[in-house]
Amino acid sequence: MTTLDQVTSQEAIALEDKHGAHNYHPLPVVLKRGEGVYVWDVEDKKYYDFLSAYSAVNQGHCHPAIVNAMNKQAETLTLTSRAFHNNVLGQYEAYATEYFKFDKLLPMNTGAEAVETAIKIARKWAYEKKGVKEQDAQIIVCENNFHGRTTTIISFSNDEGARKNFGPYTPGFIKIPYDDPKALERALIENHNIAGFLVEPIQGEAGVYTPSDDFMKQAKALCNEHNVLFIADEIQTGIARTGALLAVCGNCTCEGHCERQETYSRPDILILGKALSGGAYPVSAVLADDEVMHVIKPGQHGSTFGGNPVAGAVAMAALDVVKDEKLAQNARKLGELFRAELNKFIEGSSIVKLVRGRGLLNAIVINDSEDSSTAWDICVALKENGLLAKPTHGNIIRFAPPLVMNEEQLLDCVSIITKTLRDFEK
Ligand code: IF1
Repeated sequence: MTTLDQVTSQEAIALEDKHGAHNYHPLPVVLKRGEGVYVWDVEDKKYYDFLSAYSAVNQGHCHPAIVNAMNKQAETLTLTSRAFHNNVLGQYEAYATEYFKFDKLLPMNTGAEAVETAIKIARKWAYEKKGVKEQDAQIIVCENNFHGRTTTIISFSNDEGARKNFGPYTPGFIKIPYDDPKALERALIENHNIAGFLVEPIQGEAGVYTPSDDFMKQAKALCNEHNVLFIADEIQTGIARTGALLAVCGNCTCEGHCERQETYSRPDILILGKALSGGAYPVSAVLADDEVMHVIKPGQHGSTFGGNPVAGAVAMAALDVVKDEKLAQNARKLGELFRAELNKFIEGSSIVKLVRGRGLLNAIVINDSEDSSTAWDICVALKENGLLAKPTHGNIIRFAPPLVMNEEQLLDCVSIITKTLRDFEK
């Protein structure tokens, strides 16, 4: 079957409604093409993309270098499984471990799978290296976390929608408040079976909740002190999104990835996904040093598609783009401009309470209740005005454009956003 180019938005939405599971409530826009910071709907209306597929498309839509790498590899060899070697995987692993400065990489496909992988590695490390009694290992997580949607991961979510009626839940997780090093320290003192502390450097789904500057540093130090693995989920915050290669790089302003002790909270386990592929293909990875990664032996973990040659070729091209186009620096510069411009607007606004974020991962908090439809209505109006964004938690709107944006485009977007918000002022 071939797809019909001439389907209208209404027809496309009706087809999904009739034949697809109803596990999403998308904005009523049907996209058919993307290039850089822009997407087009089936009626050829052009939009700025201010979601970037939840930060997967940091390098911009259909980046030619990434698409070419993907196409070239897809014509040559797509999948071998890990029963055999392929000629790309080792090169990709060498490239990525040098890029992020870890000994080893374990390739997976989706973010949730990579988080599951990190959990498994941490537990096995606790039993085999730390001496925790089997079945007793615990992992500390934060309230309002989002790490994916598998049965184990939703077991430690406190989002009712993500969790309710999907039990029985996986045990072995201790929840503490986010951005609270004292609570982390208490949990580490109370329990000696802790394998790891799993944390998002900025909580995306919770509404781009940005912790105090030294939370990562303190968490890392506490983990060190208590012989617990510091596990950073950088699936959304990583790959230049927050104005540094990784959010755990802190306020370091170097172009690539250095290991400056004063700023870098080096994770024991680093989890990447989304923009690791520039959004072209599902690619995720877990990185760690030998002493941790060596707990996984042949037959103990894997996946049919993980480490396939297309994924490797795509990821190398996607990471090249981040470096070549200095996306971290651009995200930092444009992010500062974006928050400064919005703060000017907020001074005289009754509809927006605040803007927060780091780099080009930002959100505004709407001055209305969580169960109001105001944020949704604003997003619909933004769409009419040529900019796509999505509310999170009812009254928060996330703004995360591709990092290949330029200053002129960003200012154009700021004027679309402020003009739209003005129509909602009381
Ligand atoms: C959806 C949120 C963003 C993630 C972190 C792991 C994963 C994600 C920090 C899992 C995925 C996505 C999933 C997407 C919505 C989106 C999201 F709003 F739900 F929280 F980005 F903010 N760790 N986040 O953010 O990765 O398995 O999806 O590849 O529709 O569920 P995945």
